[in-house]
Amino acid sequence: MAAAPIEIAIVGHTNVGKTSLLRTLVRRRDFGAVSDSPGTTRHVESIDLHIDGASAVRYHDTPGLEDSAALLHYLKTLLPDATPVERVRAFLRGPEAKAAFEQEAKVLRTLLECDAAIYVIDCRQAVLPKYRYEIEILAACAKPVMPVLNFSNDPASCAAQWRETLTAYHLHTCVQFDAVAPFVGAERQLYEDLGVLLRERRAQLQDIIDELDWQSLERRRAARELVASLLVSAAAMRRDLSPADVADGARKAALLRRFKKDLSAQVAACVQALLAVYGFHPDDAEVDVAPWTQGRWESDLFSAHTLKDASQKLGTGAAVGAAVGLVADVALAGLSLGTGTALGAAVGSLASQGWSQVPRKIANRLRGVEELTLENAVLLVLAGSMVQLCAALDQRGHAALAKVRVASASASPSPSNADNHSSADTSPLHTLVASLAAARSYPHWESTPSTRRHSDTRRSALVEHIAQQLRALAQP
Ligand SMILES: Nc1nc2c(ncn2[C@@H]2O[C@H](COP(=O)(O)OP(=O)(O)OP(=O)(O)O)[C@@H](O)[C@H]2O)c(=O)[nH]1
Ligand SMILES: [Mg+2]
Repeated sequence: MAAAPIEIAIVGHTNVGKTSLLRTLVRRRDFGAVSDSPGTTRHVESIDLHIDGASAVRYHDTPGLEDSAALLHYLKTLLPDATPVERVRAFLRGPEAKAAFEQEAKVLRTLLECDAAIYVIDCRQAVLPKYRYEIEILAACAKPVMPVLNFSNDPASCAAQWRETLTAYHLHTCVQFDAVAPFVGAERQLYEDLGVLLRERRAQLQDIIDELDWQSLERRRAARELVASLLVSAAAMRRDLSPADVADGARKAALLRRFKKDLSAQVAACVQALLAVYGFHPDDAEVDVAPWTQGRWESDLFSAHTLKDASQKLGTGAAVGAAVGLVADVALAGLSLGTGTALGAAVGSLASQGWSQVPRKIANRLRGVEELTLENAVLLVLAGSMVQLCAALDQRGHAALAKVRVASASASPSPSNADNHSSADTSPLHTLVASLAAARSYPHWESTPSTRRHSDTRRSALVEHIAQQLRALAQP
């Protein structure tokens, strides 16, 4: 039988980020109400952290403590010879628990029923007497208390002063946190420190740590795969434009608009999927693709990769292989229209043998068909933006209220040079974009709503390869 969940009360002064911390710990952006004004949480609200389908921790969010000075004074008037916890119990049975100290009574009643408390501190605040009274009241409940110094990313943090005070009250373990932008490892630290306070629950807490680590790796893996698939899809995008389309400016412009819209839809679908992986709302992030692309009007259709692939497909026929090899060599050296036409004619007869890429391109060339694809610069910016988005989501707490915005301007180190980059461009992003060239020959690798699931093993292999490259880029 699964062990009973560890019961933890989240307590502290009003407006210090208790509900926010809980949102982040259970990765539920929709839990409770969060606002800038004090007294937002009025009732105890509970939520479970599930591990392997079972409740591992039951958290209880509580209203903020407000008048600790008056409550501490009142507690001291009760049962002079009793222990502090007996006085707390007497208070909870008495009339004031339903009158002047109704909110505080909810907090203390909850704490007495829990295994431990997480005491949330807004460490931008100086250690005022009212906070010291709060600590004394919590200590009177005779439960392990773990302080969490929230807002510790803030430059005004008084964390050192708080640590000193907490030590004076025998609270030697405390965790620095920021519910909006948690540090890497802060959550792990919190559960490890709870294990120090709750020794008999240590194995259970270690299971939680292991599971959270695994979930975090899994989220990153899933995110990389989504981004890799988007990039492969974007690189594969290709539209053929007939000579009539090319000649008609309005038709050409409309096709270009449509092309951009298709790209935007793919990016939006990927962003939605990423937000779902990280447990955020669909409107929590925005990636702006509109300004990036004018498309790439391909006049040189003889890409080295296409030819290499065709040559591999042809394989056996020596004469054919030689012909394609010749085209590849010339293409790499730069192909003039005249040469292209001549070579196209030279290998045109191969079309009848059923190999797809080169004949189609040559046929297009001869028929005056243009192909619209994405520039490498666009792919570079897209890759940079998605890496940036993944890093932002990875670092984001579920208490964050502001939208993540990834703007194209800051997304790429040097998008303008990407199309004619030299061998000196060896940055991981450039290398990644170079790997995407393999997708350019396979327009059916594009993800459209009807082809979301691809069964092509070569596409899957390229997605995996790109995901590996993203791994090196995206690790915080
Ligand atoms: N930057 C930053 N803002 C935070 C953090 N924690 C909470 N906030 C903000 O602080 C305000 C109060 O947060 P709540 O979570 O409502 O605080 P609370 O302690 O539950 O408040 P009550 O329920 O009223 O006692 C909100 O505006 C939060 O967005 C944090 O770690 N960093
Ligand atoms: Mg609250």
